[in-house]
This record gives sequence, C-alpha cells and structure tokens, in this order.
Amino acid sequence: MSEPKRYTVTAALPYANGPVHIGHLAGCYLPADIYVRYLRQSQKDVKFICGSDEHGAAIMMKARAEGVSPQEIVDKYNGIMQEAFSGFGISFDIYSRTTKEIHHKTAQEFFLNLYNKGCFTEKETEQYYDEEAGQFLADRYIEGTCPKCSFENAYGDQCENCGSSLSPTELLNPRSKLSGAKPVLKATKHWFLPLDHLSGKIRAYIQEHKDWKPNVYGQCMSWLDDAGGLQARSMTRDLDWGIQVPLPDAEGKVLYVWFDAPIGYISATKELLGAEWEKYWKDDDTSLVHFIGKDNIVFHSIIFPAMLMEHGDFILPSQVPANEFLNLEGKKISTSRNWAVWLHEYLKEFEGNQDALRYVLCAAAPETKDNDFTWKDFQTRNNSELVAIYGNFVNRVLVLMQKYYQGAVPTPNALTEEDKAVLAVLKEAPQKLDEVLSKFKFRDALSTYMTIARAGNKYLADEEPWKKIKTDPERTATIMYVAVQVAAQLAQLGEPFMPFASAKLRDYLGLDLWSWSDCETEEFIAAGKVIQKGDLLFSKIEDEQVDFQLEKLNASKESNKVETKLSPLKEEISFDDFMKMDIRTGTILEAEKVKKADKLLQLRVDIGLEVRTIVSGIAEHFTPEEVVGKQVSVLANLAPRKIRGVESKGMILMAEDSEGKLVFAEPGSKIENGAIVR
Ligand code: B3M
Ligand code: ZN
Repeated sequence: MSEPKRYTVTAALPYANGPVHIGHLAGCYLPADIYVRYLRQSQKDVKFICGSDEHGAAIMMKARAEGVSPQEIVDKYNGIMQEAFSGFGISFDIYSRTTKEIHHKTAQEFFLNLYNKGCFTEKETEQYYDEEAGQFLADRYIEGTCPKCSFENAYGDQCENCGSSLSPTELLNPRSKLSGAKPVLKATKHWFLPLDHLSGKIRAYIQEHKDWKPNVYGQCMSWLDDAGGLQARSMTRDLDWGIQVPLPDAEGKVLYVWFDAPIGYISATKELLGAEWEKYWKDDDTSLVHFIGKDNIVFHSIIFPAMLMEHGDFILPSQVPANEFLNLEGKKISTSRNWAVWLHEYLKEFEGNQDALRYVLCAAAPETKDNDFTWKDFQTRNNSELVAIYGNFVNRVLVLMQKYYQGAVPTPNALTEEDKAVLAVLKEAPQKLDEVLSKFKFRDALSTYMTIARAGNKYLADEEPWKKIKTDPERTATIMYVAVQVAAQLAQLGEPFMPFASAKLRDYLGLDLWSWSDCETEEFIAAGKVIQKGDLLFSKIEDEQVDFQLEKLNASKESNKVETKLSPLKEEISFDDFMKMDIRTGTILEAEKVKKADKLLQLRVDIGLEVRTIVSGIAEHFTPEEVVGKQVSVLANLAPRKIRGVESKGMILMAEDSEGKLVFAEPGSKIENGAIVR
C-alpha cells in the first residue's frame, strides 16, 4: 500500500476476568498508545479501538471462583480496567464491551453471512460432557495426563509442561474441573471454519507481509508448516454464556469467543462512528493495525484474517505488531500467584508518576524477546534518566529563565558551533523518530528522544550560564535562548511517550501541541515571549518505595507457599512394580534447545552403560550451559518415545519446588521434603 489515508488501530480486547498489570501495558497498550499519539500528531486520520472481552470460558471460570454471575464479573473488571487504562493516558477513541447489544448483533450477522455462503463445515463430534454438572466442558474445564510427557495437570487444549497443543480427547485420565467427575463423550454439532482448505490463501497473505516483525512472521510460518498445517476449527461452543449462534437448530450454543472477540473491533468502530465506520474497515487505503501480545498472534494473523477473507467485504490486517512477554523480578507474571504489578495499585501508590512507568516499560519493552522488569531498574531509570537528565535540564532552564529574565525569552546573539549543533539535533529529531516509530521500534524511538534531553543537559553543563551571567550577559542570553528551544522540542516530541510531562511542560512554555512536521524547526519560542516558572516534571523514587513493592511481592510468594499443598500420594504400588523401574545415575554431557519448543532440552546423558539422547521439559528452568556436567537420576528402562521428532530414551528425574521451579535434587540443594520427583 502506498501511504495509507487512514488508520484503524486496535489493541487486544482484554478478558474482563481480572485487573490489568504491567505485562499488559508493556506488551500491547503502551506501544499502541505511543503509535496512535504519534499518528495523531502527524495529522493522520486514526481511530484507536479497544474494549473488554466479556465472553468465553475464562470469564465463566472466574465467576465460579468468586461465586458470582459472569455478568457481575465482567461489570466489575470492565470498570477496573477502564480506569487503569485512562489513568495511564491510554488514549482510546472508544473502549467498548463485547456484551453490548451492537456487538451481539454485529457478530451474529457476521456469522450468518459466512453461514449463508456455505463457509462453515457442519460436523457432529463427540465431546466431553460432565453428567454431574449437566454441561459440555470447555477445553479449559478438562484436566488430565498429557499423552506426550505424562504431566498430570495438562489442560484440554494445552500441556503447560511440554508445550504441546492438545485436544481434550487426547488426555489420559480426563477429569472435569467442575465436579471432578470423569467426563463422558457425547455427540454434539458444531460449525467449523475449514482453515485447512483456506491455508493456501492464508499463506499467500502472510507471505505478502515479510515486513512483519520477525517474531510474528516466524510464528505464522510455523503454524502453517508444523504438525500437518492448519486444522479446521470450530467457531461455536456448548456454553451458556456468550453470543447465541443465530441458527434455529443451535439452542444452547454460543459463538466461539475467538470468533466474536475480534469482531468486537468492528462493533466498537460502529458504535464510535455510526454510518462513517465502513471506510475504516472496508476501504483499501485504510491500514488496519492490531497491537497484541504474543499469545494472540495466531488469532490475529491467521484466524481473524481467514474470517475476513471468507466474508469478503473487509480489508485484512496490514500489521500485527506483537510483543513478547514481560517478566517480573525474573519470574513469569502470574495472576493466580499474584506475581504482578497491578496498574490500579500503581496509580494509587505512585500518584502522579504515570510517565515514569510508561518510560520504563517502553525503554525495557519486550519488543524482540521476553524481558524482565525489576523495581531496582525502575528506580534507577527514573532517578538517573528521567530525573537526572530530562527533569534536571528542564528545571534548570525554568529556574534560570525566571532568575535572569523574569521568564521573558532573551534575544540571541551570534550562534557558536555548539549552539548550532544543539539546534540541529532538534531539527533532525522528528524525521529520526519517524523512521523508527513507523517500524514499531519504540525502544529505539524513546532512546532517540532522550538524546535531545541528553544534548540539552550536556549543553547547559558545558556552557555554564550560571557562571557567565556575571561576566558575559550577551553570551548567556544566547545560551538561554537555545536551551528554551530544546525544552520546547522535548515538550512537543515527548507527547507520544510521556504525555503527562509533555502537557505540563507545554503549559509552562505556553505552547500548544504542534504537528510533527512543524516540529522540524529550530525555533519554537521567539524572543520576547514570557514563559512560566513551572514545577518539577519528575520526582525521585525513594528506596522505601522500592522496598515496599518488593515486600508486597514477597508476601504473595509466602502466601502462595502456604496455599500450595503437596500433591497427595499416588496409589500404592507393589514391590514388584517398583522393581520394574531401572533408575540409574547419569551425567549430562551435552545439552541443546529443541527447535520451536520453548520448554524442551535435548540432552546427551552418560548412564555408564551407554550415552543416550533424552528429551526433557526443563528448558524454562535451565539453560543448556547450566545443566552440562550435572549428575542426575535417570529412569533408564522407560519405553523410548518420539518428542518433537526426536527419539527420547528414558527420563531424567528432578524435583519440583513449591513455586513450580525444577531443581536438581542433589546434595546441597534446598528442596522441601515431600516435593515430587518426576
Ligand atoms: N481476550 C485474550 C487476552 O486477553 C483475548 C484477546 C482478544 S483480542 C480480540 O489475552
Ligand atoms: Zn506434556
């Protein structure tokens, strides 16, 4: 596409089953907001769309857990999320909800359109049904043993231990999470989107987008190529919470949440714009951009585009800038373990400091790989970058301007090379930022932005106007004139990244928000104009604040420990059963990651009799380098199995601590008694 005429920018609709945390902000909402603010400032026609995802099993499970209705859950969390987003200045044009009438109608019409064209395959399949609870079971409501790695708490759709995606009927010993009962198979009819038949078209579409971020493009390709390619996927579910399937023979059936949720972007645009909505979804000169986290890639780059293709009236996503995950203090963020920094809590505990978190989450965004957030790093970046560079520079300018000139910008005299160099930084900045922002490189953009602040700060420190004012008032006037221009550019171009500080600073300087192209200049404030005294833009984060946050995290670690019960003992086995197992000691000689499997390491283990290959699900706990040389116990006579195409002979035994971390149960390791060895 040549230069698009307008942009429809969406951010993933978060499930209304819990508050939002820093992982959400860093992964999706902050980059989306920076991009949109930059587009708006570049005077592009852009609509920024979001809302709560209020259907699906995730909502129902939360309602069960809290003992209230799904409606109460979504009302509660929709409110909390909306407040958190607006607290951080996420500037949606609309934040809607998928429980709204307009969305139900839009999603049903979309479904019927596909149905009437014969796009769905109708299939009767056998699905698990909980006779005690009297309902069909969503995949997440079924647990059982993974057929691939024997992990006992695999979900119906995925094993979190070995990463395999599963279907519920593959689980060994399935049990219902509703009642604990063994579910029975029962016939039920559903409507499938035949992604297998569409895969040629989808592949062609993906291949037109080699410009997508490598992590996104790569994931799409592996969905297309791995394990037999794309499979037909059911677009309906047997659930009593959701959007009714609009067919006469579909009572008790609702649309699959991943069918309805992306249509939520369309419904919200309709709600926002009325009749005007269509050009944002149908005109070829519109660029459709979906900001998401990496777990949503397949839905936005394959399934939703397939739905749009089948419908035929819509444009397809032009960009799917997905981020990787943000960890917290070295560990995966976890809602259930309360290992998170909740946005609504931050807003209370760091009142007025929203930009500090925006800054740090952008500077350390998981753009190309997972990244770690630590409170110490947050404090350092805030204190030694925001406060000591940007804040310090602006504060000096404002204070000196009052002191020397009562705020009236002085007339400059002849410019030195140093002055010209600083002014050149200002002039070039919009273009430089353009280049990276349009490629979704927000970290680079922020650091480019900070070079302006650094340049200004260094300029003042080098020129020392506070010394020259007595001996050389003429030179001082020039220095202060230049410094004011730098502050003005910071106020203008900081808008996408730190909108609160930018607005304050523009206010002190008496400036409106300028368009991006108008910022390609050297003069923002002419001599003679009076600026205000202003106030500090940023404040220091004290050690006590950091300690408080770390204590809060530690408290959730402790309470998790109390809650995690040791697994009950398994059924008794006979001595003969035990004697069947041949457990040997071995030493790990080599280790490497298994391609495209985040959790697996391929090991070469010397068990005395021979050296053999064992595939083990420990890659999230150890790097290959860490395990080489370790002694382990090996279940040596386990029948060989193929795991991700590699023949694995035996299993290495490790212990799992109360936080789910694997440890080598060897002398000196501090593992609690009763931990399971597996
Ligand atoms: N609600 C998943 C999530 O919150 C899902 C996104 C929908 S986007 C259309 O991660
Ligand atoms: Zn598994």
